[in-house]
Amino acid sequence: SIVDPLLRTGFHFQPPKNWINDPNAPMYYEGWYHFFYQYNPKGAVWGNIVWAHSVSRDLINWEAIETAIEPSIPADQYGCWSGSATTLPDGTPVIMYTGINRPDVNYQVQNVAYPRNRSDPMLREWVKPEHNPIIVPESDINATQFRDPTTAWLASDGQWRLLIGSAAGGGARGAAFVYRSRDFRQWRRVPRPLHSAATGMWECPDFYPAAPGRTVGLDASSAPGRPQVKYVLKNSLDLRRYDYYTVGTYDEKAERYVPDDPAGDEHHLRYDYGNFYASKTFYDPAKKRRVLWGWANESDTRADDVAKGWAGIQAIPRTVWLDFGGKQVIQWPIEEVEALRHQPVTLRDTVIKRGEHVEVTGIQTAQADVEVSFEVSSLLAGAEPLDPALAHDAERLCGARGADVEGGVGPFGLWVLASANLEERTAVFFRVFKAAGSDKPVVLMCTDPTKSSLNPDLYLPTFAGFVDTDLSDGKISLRSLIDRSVVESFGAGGKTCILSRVYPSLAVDKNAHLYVFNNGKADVKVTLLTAWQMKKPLMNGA
Ligand code: DQQ
Repeated sequence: SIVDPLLRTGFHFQPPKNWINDPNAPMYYEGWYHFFYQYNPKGAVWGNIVWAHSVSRDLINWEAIETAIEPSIPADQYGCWSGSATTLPDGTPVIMYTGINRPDVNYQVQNVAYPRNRSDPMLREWVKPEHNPIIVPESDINATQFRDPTTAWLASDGQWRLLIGSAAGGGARGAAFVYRSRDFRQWRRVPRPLHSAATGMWECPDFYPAAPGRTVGLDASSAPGRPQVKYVLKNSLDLRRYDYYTVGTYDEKAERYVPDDPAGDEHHLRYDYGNFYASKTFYDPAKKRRVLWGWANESDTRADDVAKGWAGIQAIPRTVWLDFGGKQVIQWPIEEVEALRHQPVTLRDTVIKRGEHVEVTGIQTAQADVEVSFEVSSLLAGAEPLDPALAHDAERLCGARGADVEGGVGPFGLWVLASANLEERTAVFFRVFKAAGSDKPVVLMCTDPTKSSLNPDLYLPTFAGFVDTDLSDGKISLRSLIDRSVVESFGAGGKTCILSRVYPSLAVDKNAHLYVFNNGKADVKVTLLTAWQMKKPLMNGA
């Protein structure tokens, strides 16, 4: 059944039990990575929210330590919601988070907390100064839509800035308000938001600099005013429950951000076209990279969560950077996850013909990392026509042309968490289309979980995103991190990512199989596939 303990993930971040949601205040301090998260200490549903705290040397092996922040002052007595960490110039980390200070409505204010003892690299104890709350909503702001402060950055004028997620226009618009401070204590709002769009409320904004084509990350305070630097603004859409971003420029003087693509807020480029929300990055000074954390909730029922006693995981942390053109974010699992790989098996130069599939054997694949490179030919001659009505809606396109619908070039890809007779299988695949009047192929990446389980009552949405490639060399890669009830996939080197939760009834533990399939008319060649079993890291004592 779905409450099968063997469906619990092995190497994705998770506490031993109970509900978790947003990642909070990720940071690196004195040799340790710190991770906090929204946590219900009393059960497997959302509520009673505190900040749980774990520490790690490598972002993979985790040790749970004391709760960092829980209701204890008037300004947070009904909840300690999401927030971020900022490292002050003297090296002190400070957390700013949203407190709920009224019982009846979710009235939101912002509070700070400081480490009691800076010489403790574990930062076990956090102190809330008397001057909390330090930011309260002014009368023109809806106090129930005013939360999730970002990491602060020092602008060229030497003053701090941070963003708070909010709404405008009676809730119709999402808005990120800028607050300014000299001393991290007195904060004043800049009247106009940094940016705003007609999307509904923005939760958990994130805003950071990045240099196109460079995988090395930038610290938010080192970048303002630097030429060649672009900014990414990410927002979590409360109404639609996904994280989208734009790439643009930050005009410090005007206190404004302008997306390069004027329609960027409507195009909704997403970090992940699957189950991934309330994400947040941090700059890792140890490896000079920017790392993204995101929450993946369950897609079973609430009753199942209660029966399991747990709900929610974090995606594998991802290194993020901008592509050469500065058009989109590229994401790749942090290199440390590769330390969990063992027992590689490979498949080389294997042609998979129309309607065929090949099993990858020799290892257990319920907990695995798979990297595969495909080569396709007869691209435009073979590709199926793109229905113009679906040309801008990847999800509907994939819903209509799923993994079992034969195409021209594709669908081809992986069947993961598959049962021996394929009654259960989750398809992760590409499909190539030809748009009318264009000589560039359109590449779609999908995760189709509709056959993932014989268990009833599961929410099994098909997830999909377009991949920004013209396949000029006919090559495309796919990587999937498979972890019992999660399939986290990276297409074309991390251009398009999809995380999906699935709960097989047969394809569990030793009974999970892995295949490469091709349901297109054109041959597809696997030039190289490597699959590894993944060890279980230390995971919060579970
Ligand atoms: N979750 C937190 C809020 C945030 C939301 C509450 C996003 O601060 O807006 O648990 O998932």
